[in-house]
Amino acid sequence: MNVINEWDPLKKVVVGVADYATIPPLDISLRTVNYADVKDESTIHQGQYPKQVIDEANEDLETLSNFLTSCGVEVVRPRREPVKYYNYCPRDTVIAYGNKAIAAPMSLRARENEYLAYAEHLENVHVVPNYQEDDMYNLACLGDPDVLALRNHHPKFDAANVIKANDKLMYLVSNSGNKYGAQYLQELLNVPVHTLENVYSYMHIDSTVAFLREGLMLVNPSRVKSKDMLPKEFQDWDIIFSPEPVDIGHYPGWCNSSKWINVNLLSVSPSLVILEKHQHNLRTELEKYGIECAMLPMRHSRTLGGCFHCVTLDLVRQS
Ligand code: DAV
Repeated sequence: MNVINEWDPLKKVVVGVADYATIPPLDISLRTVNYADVKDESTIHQGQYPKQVIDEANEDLETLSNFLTSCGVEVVRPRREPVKYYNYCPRDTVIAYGNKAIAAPMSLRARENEYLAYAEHLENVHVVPNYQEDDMYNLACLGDPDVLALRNHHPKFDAANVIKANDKLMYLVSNSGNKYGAQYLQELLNVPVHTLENVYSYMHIDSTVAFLREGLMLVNPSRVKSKDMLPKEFQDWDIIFSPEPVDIGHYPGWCNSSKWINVNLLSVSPSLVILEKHQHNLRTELEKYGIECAMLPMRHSRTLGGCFHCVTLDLVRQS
């Protein structure tokens, strides 16, 4: 295993599977972390996702795997076994950095052991102690994006709250990652972890910022409205403000992401990214910077809450 950024030529990757994808019974973690913006909790669908969603998502994950294989990337998959939440987004649960794999202290209780479905492909795994008691969660976040779901007395974060840029990381402080988590990672990895704060209260950094190469990032302008909202250590980077996404919609009643899931791209190399196939305006923008775009389907990226960055976990990039 070796990966220190989001863009060097990809050599080995985990691609998720949609089998058994489920919204588990509502507990305080799910209510506050995933659904703080939902007023009436009886509108939240629970149970296994509709078969059509699971089947079509698996088809699209297969298409992605085949494309990556054709680019010379070794693809491995999670075990296809019953799971409490899902194995669709391996990005959410493990941070691969250098020769370490960090199993994150997941914000949702149901996801605590999810990484075990692909642990056989990981090396040097550090499991962060995961404090799960009710007092970790702040019910005052319901309906108020200025109050975050996680309190700060133990490190708690999803792996997808972090993106890597060689000698520094960017970490979103939000409902799925507290400040203590950033400090913990900085000490564990011995690398500066710069926090992005007050831009987006909900899940994960990877529909808000995507690193494309050293000194170039794509940002979501509905959240990061100007350079000075970024951590100062990244303010000298060139920024592409994403054009308005094409909203591909979601399965009726099941929605786990905003239309900005278009920012959630995967770099195969500094000159090739994989984009959701309807995002032509973004493609035109990236091509201006010499970045080619492979346009692939991910029909349920909004339904299941993950596009190409979320549904993968890079294990080896050639530095
Ligand atoms: O933009 O709604 C998507 C979740 C990415 N893992 C959004 C967050």
